Amino acid sequence: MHGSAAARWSAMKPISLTRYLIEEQHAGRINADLRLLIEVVARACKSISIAIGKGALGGVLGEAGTGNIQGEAQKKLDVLSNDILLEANAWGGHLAGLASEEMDHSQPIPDAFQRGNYLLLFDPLDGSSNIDVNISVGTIFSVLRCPDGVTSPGDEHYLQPGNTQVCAGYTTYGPSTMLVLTVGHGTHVFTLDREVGSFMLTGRGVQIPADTKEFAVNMSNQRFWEEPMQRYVGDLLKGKEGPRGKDFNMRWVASMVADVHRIITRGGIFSYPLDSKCRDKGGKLRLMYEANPMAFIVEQAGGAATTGYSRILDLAPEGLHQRVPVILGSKSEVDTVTGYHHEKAA
Ligand code: P6P
Repeated sequence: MHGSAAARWSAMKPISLTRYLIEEQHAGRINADLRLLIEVVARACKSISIAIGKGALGGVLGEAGTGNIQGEAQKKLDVLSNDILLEANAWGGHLAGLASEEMDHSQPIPDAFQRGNYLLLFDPLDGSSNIDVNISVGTIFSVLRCPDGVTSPGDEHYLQPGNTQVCAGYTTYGPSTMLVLTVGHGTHVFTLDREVGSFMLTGRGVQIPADTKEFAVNMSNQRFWEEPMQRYVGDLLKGKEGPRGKDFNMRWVASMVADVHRIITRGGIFSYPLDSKCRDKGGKLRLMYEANPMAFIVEQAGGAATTGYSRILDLAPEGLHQRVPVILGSKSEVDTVTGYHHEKAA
């Protein structure tokens, strides 16, 4: 194919995840091990997508009959998704260990396999309570460097602030299966071409609009929120007659990946704030494999992510399954919510 035809063809066809990662590696933004890690996780997400897509026909709906460290009843697909990610990442030599929402403690890569320099943390199937009612769910993952000299990482080696992540992503299993990824140079969106079996780049360098008229929160918790959140949401509900001077719309899927993907796509603000029910646990959402990866992805798309008082990526983790309040999305709106919290602090 001569120059102009090749250029035309290349300009027309979306590039695959593999080509994107090769280009990132050639640009020096990732190394071969991180490229392999992302390819392996993406391949595991394709397997999860296939299992989910079978629904009732796959014999994988309903409860597994087991519970996890979160005190939650596990769905069969929680366990299956976790197993798929464990198996896919065991033998490649790119990881030193991995940690999951579904496992009490982290696991070093088995001695039978070569170990690498990365730590992988994931929520294998977030929002799984929605599975049985056929609502979008997702996989969330975060990648950290294994500390130098550590050959058999324990839980303590994962307790690194979110601003040390080298990669974060999620896959949303919705009408289409989409992978959203950052390696610290923007946030990029890939759509699974089910016929070819490849993720194709369909959104390079997505940007979250700074302003929004759409908020996502579980309103049934309103009476349990702290005062700043009560005041903030109260003002949203007053609409254009109120201090915000505009009407707002509300969405709540109760699947963080689905709610965050809407915000990545068209803006908005998502919040799971502290409330009197979850205060003793520190919040609802988990820092290491929900809040941190989503905060990295959102900030790389021009958004913001805080607890109301602190930037999520700057938090010093205290436990593998630590929970935190989460407010993230359109930067101007997150700044507004943070303002309500600082008013209270004054
Ligand atoms: P609630 C799902 O269980 C999850 O961890 C997030 O994906 C979601 O945003 C949140 O909990 C929903 O919580 O209290 O509205 O069911």
